Amino acid sequence: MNLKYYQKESECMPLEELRKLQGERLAKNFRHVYENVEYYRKRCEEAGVTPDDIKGLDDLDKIPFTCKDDLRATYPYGLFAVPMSKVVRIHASSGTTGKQIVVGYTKEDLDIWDDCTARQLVAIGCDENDIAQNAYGYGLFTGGFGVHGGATKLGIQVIPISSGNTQRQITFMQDLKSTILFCTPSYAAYLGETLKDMGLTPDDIHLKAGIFGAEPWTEEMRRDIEKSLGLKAYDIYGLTEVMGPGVAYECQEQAGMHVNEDHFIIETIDPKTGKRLPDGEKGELVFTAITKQAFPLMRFRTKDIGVLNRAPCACGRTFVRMSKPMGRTDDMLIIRGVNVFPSQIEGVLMQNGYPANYEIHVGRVNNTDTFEIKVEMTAEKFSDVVSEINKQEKQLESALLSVLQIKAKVTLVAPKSIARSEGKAKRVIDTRKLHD
Ligand code: DLL
Repeated sequence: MNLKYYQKESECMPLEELRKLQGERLAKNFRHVYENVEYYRKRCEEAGVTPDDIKGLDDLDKIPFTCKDDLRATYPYGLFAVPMSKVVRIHASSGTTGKQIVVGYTKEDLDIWDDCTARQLVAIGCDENDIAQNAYGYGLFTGGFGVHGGATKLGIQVIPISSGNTQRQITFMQDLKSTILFCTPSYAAYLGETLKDMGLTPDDIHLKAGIFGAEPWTEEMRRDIEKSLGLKAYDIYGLTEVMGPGVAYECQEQAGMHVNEDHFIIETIDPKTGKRLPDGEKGELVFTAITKQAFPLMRFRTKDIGVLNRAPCACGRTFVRMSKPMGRTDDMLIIRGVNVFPSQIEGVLMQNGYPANYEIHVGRVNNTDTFEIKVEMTAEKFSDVVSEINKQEKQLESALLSVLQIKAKVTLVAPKSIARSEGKAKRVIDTRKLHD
C-alpha cells in the first residue's frame, strides 16, 4: 500500500496538537472576520460575542452561524474580509434558487487550496509521471481550477479539457494517455458508456484513478464507473462557499473523506435546533474556515447531511473522516408526508441492475402528491414486449416500496432516452414548487 503524504506534519499531526492549532487559528480568524466584515460584526454584536470571548475550540459554540441567505444578502462583496486589491480570483455559484453568490481568494488562499487538493493526489499514489485529464468545468465553477492547482503543484501534467465534447474526451484518453480523470461521477458514468459505444474497452485507455465529486453518488455507481473505465474511483468533497473541491477527500482506504482540519473545523448539528451533535450522529455539516483570508466563513451551514468518524484511519492521517453526504436538508423530498432522499432511489435502481439514468418526477393532482420514477432499461434488460416491461416495472416498484415506505410509479423508458449530464446531474423534477 502506498503511504505517501504531501504534508505529513499536518496530515498526521497528533490530535492534541491539532486541536490546539485549530483553537489558535480559530481565535485569530474570528478576530480577522469581526474586524473586517461589518455585516458579520453586527451579527456578533447582536449575539453578544467579541473576539475576546473566542480563545479556543471550546468557544466555537458561541460563534453565530452563517448561511446561504447571508451570502445572498451581502452580494457581491459584503462578506469579503480583505481589500479587493488583495483578491486575485473570484468564483461563483448559482445555487438551487438561481441566485448568484460570489466568493474570492487571495494569493495565499489559492496556495492553501492547491495544497488541499494535492494532498489527495499524493494520498492515492499520484506523482509527476501522471497525466490528469481535467473534465470538471473550468470557469466560475470551482471544480476545474480547484483540482488543476493541486495537480500542477505536484508537477502532474494537466489536460484542461473541461467538461463536454464527450467523444473527444475518449480520443484524448487514448492519444494523450491520461492516467487520472477528474469530473463529476455522472459525467464519469457517461464517459464509460461512450467508451463502450465507440467500440472500445478500458484496455484501450490508460486511466488508473479518477477523482469524482460535486454531487451525491452511491457505492453502486462507484463500482459501475470503476468497471466501465477500468480505474479506481475516489470521492472528493467541497463547496464554493467554503473553498471548492478539497475540503475533504478520500485516501486509499476509501473509508470516508478526511477533512483538511488544519484549515477547516467541521461540526455536525441538528438542523432543526442548531445544537451540536456528538461525532457519529447524523446531522447537518457546518464548516469554519480558520486560515482563509479573503472569504472566511464562520460556522457555515452547508445543508449537507453526514456523519463524522474520529476512529484512527489505517492511512495514518489524523484528520476526521466525514461520510459521503447522504443528501441535503433541502433536497430531501417530502412526498405524501414521507421523507425521501434521491440517493435511496438510486441505490435501489442500481442494486436491481439498472444504470444511474433516471428522473424523479413529483407533482400534485387534486391536492395529492404524484410520484413517478422514469428509469432507463439497459440494453440487456430491454424488451418491447409490454407484459415483460410491466413485469419489470412491478418488480422495481416493490423493491422501491420496501426501502422508501411509499409507493412510486415506475416507468421504464428506452435505453439512452434520458439526457446525460456533463456536470452535475439534475434528477429531480418537482413541479409542486411552481404551485406553492
Ligand atoms: O461542487 C465543489 C466541488 C467541485 C466538489 C468538484 C468536488 C469536486 P458547489 O457547486 O458549490 O461546489 O456545490 C457544493 O455539492 O454542498 C454538496 O451538496 C455537493 N457535493 C460536493 N461534493 C460532493 C460529494 C462544488 N463528493 C455542493 N458527494 C455540496 C456528494 C457533494 N455531494
